[in-house]
Amino acid sequence: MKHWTKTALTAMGLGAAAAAVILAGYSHRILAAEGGVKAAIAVLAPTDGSTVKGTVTFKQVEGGVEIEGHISGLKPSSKHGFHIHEFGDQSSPDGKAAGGHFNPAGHDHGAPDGDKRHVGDLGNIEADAQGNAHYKRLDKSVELNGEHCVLGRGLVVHAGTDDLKTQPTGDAGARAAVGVIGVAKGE
Ligand SMILES: [Cu+2]
Ligand SMILES: [Zn+2]
Repeated sequence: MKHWTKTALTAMGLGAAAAAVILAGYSHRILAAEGGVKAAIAVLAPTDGSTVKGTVTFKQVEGGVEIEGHISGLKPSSKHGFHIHEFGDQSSPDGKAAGGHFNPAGHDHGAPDGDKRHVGDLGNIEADAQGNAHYKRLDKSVELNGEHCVLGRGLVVHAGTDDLKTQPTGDAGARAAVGVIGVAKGE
């Protein structure tokens, strides 16, 4: 009798362990089915001769992706072009290895809140008198999954201002910092 009880308990224990394994696999699949990547991050590193650096996060929220960045070392009291470029390649000292603006839909360069724009067109960041900038906006073109997915692409801060109309670059000048957008843990 004792033996049978022990066997039954062992069997129940194994059953529970198996159920836990099955549930763990199931919840993993649910997470994947619920929309994949929820957050991303890019750490901006200065190009040769620049002091610009910072961190920018991308979060999936209702209605789009919330982009928030803190950038320092900028030319004070001025606007600086801010774009997602095609390549997540920081290998060149001038930042040019990042390629042109990320443009999967083949549109013209434009303002961040227009309907027709490069997916990479994030507008400008505005430096205060100390050369620090805080950027925060909800973007409706950038995606962390799907056709406009920006993971693995480059993030660039320019030395000059994006005029939001000159093709195809906004005439924003040299590249002051480059980062690569990677998957983040999120919350
Ligand atoms: Cu750019
Ligand atoms: Zn553009």
